[in-house]
Amino acid sequence: MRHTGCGGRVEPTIFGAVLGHKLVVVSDAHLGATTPSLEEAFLAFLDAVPDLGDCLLVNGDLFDFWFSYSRVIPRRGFHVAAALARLARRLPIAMVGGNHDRWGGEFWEREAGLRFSPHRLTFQVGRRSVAAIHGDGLTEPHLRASLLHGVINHPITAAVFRAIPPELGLRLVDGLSRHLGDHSQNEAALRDAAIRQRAWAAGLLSAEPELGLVVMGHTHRAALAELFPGREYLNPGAWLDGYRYALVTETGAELRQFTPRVPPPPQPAALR
Ligand SMILES: [Mn+2]
Repeated sequence: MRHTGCGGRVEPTIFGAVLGHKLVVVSDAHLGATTPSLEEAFLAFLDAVPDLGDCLLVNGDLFDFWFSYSRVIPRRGFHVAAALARLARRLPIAMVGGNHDRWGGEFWEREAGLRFSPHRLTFQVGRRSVAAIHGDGLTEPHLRASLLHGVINHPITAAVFRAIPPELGLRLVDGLSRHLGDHSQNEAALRDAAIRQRAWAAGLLSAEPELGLVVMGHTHRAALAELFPGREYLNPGAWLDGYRYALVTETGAELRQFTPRVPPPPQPAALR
C-alpha cells in the first residue's frame, strides 16, 4: 500500500490504496439536465475541494448523461470534465458510475487521471476502508426498475450506442434520459428507497467486516448512520438538492452544504 497524499497521484488499480486522509464526497449533480447555475456552483466547489480535503469521491450521476466515445467528448460535460482533469493533477479523485453516467471508465482514467469504476470502488481514507457504490439496481422493488437496470448495464447496449453517430446518439438520449432512472416523485417511495438502501449498506458492512464505511448516492437522501460500532453508512445527498456534499476522515464523517461565494460586482472597464 502506498500513501500518495495531497498532490500525489494514486495508482488506478490497487484494491485498498490509500486515497488520502480527508475525503470530500459529492454525488447526484445530474449536470446537463439541471440549471447552468448548478454547474457554476459545482465548478466553484471543485475549486474549493483542495481547501476542504485531500481527495475527492464523485459517487455517481455527476452527469445526467455521459458516454465515453473513443474520439469525441460530450460537449455539455466539457467544463466539468476539464475541471476534474485539472484537479486530478493536484489530488486523487475517485469516481463511481451511476445509472446516468456509467459508460466512461477509459476516458476518466486515461484522459482525466481519475480512478473510475462503473460499479464499485474500494479504497482507504487513512486506515479506514471505504466502499463507494452509487446504489441503483440493488434495492429497486419494481420489475420495471430492475429490467431497466439490466438493459442500461448490458454491454450490448453500450456497443449499440457507440455505433450511433454522437450527434444522433446524444439527441436520442435527450429524449430518453428521463427513463434512465426510477423517477418516483412520491415522498413515501423516496423515503422507502432510502430505508432499503441503508439496510443494504448494513448487509454489506456485515458481509465485509474490514469495511469501515459504505458510501452510496442515488436516493438523493442525505444520510449518515453508525450501523456498527465505528462503522458507518453515508449518503451525502444530492448536489442538485442544495449543493450537498460530505467530508470523511478515518474516524468520522460529516454532512455539509456548499455555499458558493458571490462573485464581486463587475468593475467598470478601465480600458477602452
Ligand atoms: Mn442514480
